[in-house]
Amino acid sequence: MDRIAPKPPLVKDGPVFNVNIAPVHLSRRLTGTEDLFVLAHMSVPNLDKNHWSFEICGLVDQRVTISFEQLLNYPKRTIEAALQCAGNPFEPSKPARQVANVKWGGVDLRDLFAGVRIDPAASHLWAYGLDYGEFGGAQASHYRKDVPVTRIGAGDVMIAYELNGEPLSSEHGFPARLVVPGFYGTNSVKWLCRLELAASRPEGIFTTQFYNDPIEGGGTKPVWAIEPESMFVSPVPDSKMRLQASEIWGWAWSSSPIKLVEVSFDGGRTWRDAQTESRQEHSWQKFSIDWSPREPGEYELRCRATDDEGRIQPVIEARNSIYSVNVVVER
Ligand SMILES: Nc1nc2c(c(=O)[nH]1)N[C@H]1C(S)=C(S)[C@@H](COP(=O)(O)O)O[C@H]1N2
Ligand SMILES: [Mo]
Repeated sequence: MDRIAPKPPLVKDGPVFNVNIAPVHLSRRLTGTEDLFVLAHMSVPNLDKNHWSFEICGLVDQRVTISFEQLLNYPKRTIEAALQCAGNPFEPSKPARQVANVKWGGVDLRDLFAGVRIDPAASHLWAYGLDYGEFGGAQASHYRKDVPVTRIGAGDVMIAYELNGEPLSSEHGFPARLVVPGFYGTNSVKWLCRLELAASRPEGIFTTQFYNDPIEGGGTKPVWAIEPESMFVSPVPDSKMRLQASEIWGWAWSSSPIKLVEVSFDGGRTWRDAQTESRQEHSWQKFSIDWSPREPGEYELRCRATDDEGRIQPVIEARNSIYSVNVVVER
């Protein structure tokens, strides 16, 4: 892939893997921007919104260039959505559990594409970021990902210019980025410079070498839709609890609404249904359950979510495998 725009100055020439969110930072429904993880594979561009634009091209009737000022003229939408990093692409079946819930402000792609005729042959939307550099021993002239065109028709895919009510910071994609609610974070391309309609997936390390999961019976599938997942916020791992009733709670999320969260207090032998709130927009959902341990001792608590499509969390060897915490109950 050739470079499609001049290389911008960089805030950081090198990757940022700032993914240390501990459950203690998850107690608020909306994750503060200061608590949100930052992930940049190669570099962080330093862009000037007055000299920035992005183009729509490929299988469309006309090529369109949109400046930051023009972007602000489209209807503004906000959406609350869980944002989850798929984890280390070298270890795709290892749970990373880097997740947050934030509020984006920007333009829905359906509104943006309202005046553009898309060729029916277009099956994928390719998104290009202005960042470049080295990842996994390979050079990339852009960070480039794709989204199936059907996902755009479903709505809520946005070009965001605000995060939690503030302009994006450089690290989070200033001046504007793609946001694909319900898809893993890797697909939400920051420092956007091009949206290209195409009839296939794009070449490039981030869509071919990395971010494809093996499927049963052979082959792979792109790391797109988030699989069901759940995490305790309380109790915290390895904590001490009193021998009394307490509320056990956490968050559950998936590309589809979560319909059930079950909790086990005996390491997965028996399960009880938790109460799970319904989903607002693409937000994560709170689950809670009362627990009155009968006797002091060590306990292993597990939670597992099932979504509307009937998908359930696997026990091991998946990025969304079941989360557990150990606690000690004292008299
Ligand atoms: N241009 C570009 N966009 C990118 C990335 C990147 O390296 N370059 N990283 C992706 C990954 S893996 C994640 S998890 C999210 C993280 O978004 P955040 O840093 O705003 O939290 O950005 C995605 N968008
Ligand atoms: Mo990620």
